[in-house]
Amino acid sequence: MLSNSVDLNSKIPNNVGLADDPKLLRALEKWLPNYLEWWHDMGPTDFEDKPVYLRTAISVDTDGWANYGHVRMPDYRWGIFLNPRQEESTIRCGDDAGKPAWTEVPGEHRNALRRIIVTQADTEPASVEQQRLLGHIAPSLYDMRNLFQVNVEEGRHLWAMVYLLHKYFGRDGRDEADELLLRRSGDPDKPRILGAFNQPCDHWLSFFAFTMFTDRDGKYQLAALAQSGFDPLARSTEFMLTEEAHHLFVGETGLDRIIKRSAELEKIDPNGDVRNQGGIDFDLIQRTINYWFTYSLDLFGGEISSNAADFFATGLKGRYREDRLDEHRALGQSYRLQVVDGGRLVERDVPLRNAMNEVLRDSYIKDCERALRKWNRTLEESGSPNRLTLPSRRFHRHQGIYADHKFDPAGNLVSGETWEKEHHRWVLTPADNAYLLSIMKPVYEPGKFANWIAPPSRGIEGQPVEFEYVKMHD
Ligand code: BYC
Ligand code: FE
Ligand code: FE
Repeated sequence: MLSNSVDLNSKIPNNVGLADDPKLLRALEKWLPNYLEWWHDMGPTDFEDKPVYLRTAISVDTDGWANYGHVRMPDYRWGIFLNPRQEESTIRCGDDAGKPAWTEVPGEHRNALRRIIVTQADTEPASVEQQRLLGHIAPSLYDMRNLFQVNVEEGRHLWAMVYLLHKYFGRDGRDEADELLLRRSGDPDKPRILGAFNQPCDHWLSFFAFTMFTDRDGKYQLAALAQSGFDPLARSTEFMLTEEAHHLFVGETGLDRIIKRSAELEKIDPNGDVRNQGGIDFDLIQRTINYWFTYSLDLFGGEISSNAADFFATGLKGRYREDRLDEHRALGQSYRLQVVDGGRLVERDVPLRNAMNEVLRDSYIKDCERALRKWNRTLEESGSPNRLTLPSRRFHRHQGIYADHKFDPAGNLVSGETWEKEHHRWVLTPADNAYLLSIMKPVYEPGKFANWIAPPSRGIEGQPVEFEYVKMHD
């Protein structure tokens, strides 16, 4: 049933044989108009009639899965794609490692799997909602196109998860799929599930930090789910990862271009005052990194988690690149953590399985550190004395064992009083957001860029930077 060949004629392009399953097809075709209505209400505002140079997945072959062309976003072909696999799939971790993977949902794992899939699914529309106004203050058509590319692909990721809910979870799954279109980012009555997805992302510094840090949580969670013993979930998340790479590129290079431009403006200004030149100063960039990095750390869940231990033990969720590790049971091993005890930080060993969230967080932090080194090289090459850092994993946390305490960015315990006095120097403030909105005016002329960001080194898919990535007058 699963193949490389994609049915593009179907209303819902897919390589999962929807045409052979009329009942499922009907259910998804019923969900489709609700999805489009949600997209119309909660997707990017006011650009529905503008052709955007988008890539659309049309095949699952690693070379040539995407087709590029100008498309109006509501006409985007959101499809369902599972990575084909040659080899027999096996459970990759936990007590049953090595046994055949499940092609149906085992009864005893039904609730846990549904929860994982719903949680993953919920982040996708949430991010689209958070980013819906950004087109109005895009720094260029190139950036606007990247924003919309990210948006339509997060929409497709929702489709990927809704397919699993519809196909494998019966009535409950269909109900969950409906609920996914009803929750709203930041709505106090019906919020999205995870914290970061209810935070406002209302300017492009936050957008780039979000795609850098929060989409990167997506990469690591998807990679952990790509190791799942539930084969359709593993294959689905594997394909999502190919799209995710672009989102991470947008965030990492977006911040790099801002950093580069800020260094230039610092040099131009007689007093080295970046804001005086209408740019984004390094303290503000640092506060933005601190804010989104820490909200993204929360997305890995608690440091000591019985959920995480169960997910691993039952083979539902592995570690990053579990298949490349030598040992897949993680029994009789421990993980050393810093915990707060009697007002001090002390070390404690916890069973490795209970620390699986922390293990995944470690992989994530390493990847973030790599990006920081890259940005600091940009600063060095620009002759700027500034350097950016990642705050401690204990700083500004809302989930896990550090959430009940206050820490400074270096990870030292501080009093509530100190926090109150200092936090506006450490994380993004309302005044920061107001300043950023004041400098972010739309730039819709091909090849032109806002003053606060450097142009990219190249365009998309071999097109020049000055290509008309979004046709504003068509
Ligand atoms: N906010 O044992 P604990 C992406 C809850 S991003 C609010 O510590 P667990 C994307 C938790 O649900 C990737 N609540 O955590 C990026 C639990 O609730 P209950 C999304 C939180 O279960 C950008 C309680 O706290 N994918 O794709 O081990 C754009 C204690 O739980 C948070 C996934 O998340 C939080 N941050 O791990 C677009 C993968 N953290 O049961 C897309 C699926 C924890 O007490 N999800 N809680 O009501 C999972 O694997 C796990 O649910 C988590 C949490 C890793 C999130
Ligand atoms: Fe996604
Ligand atoms: Fe993403």
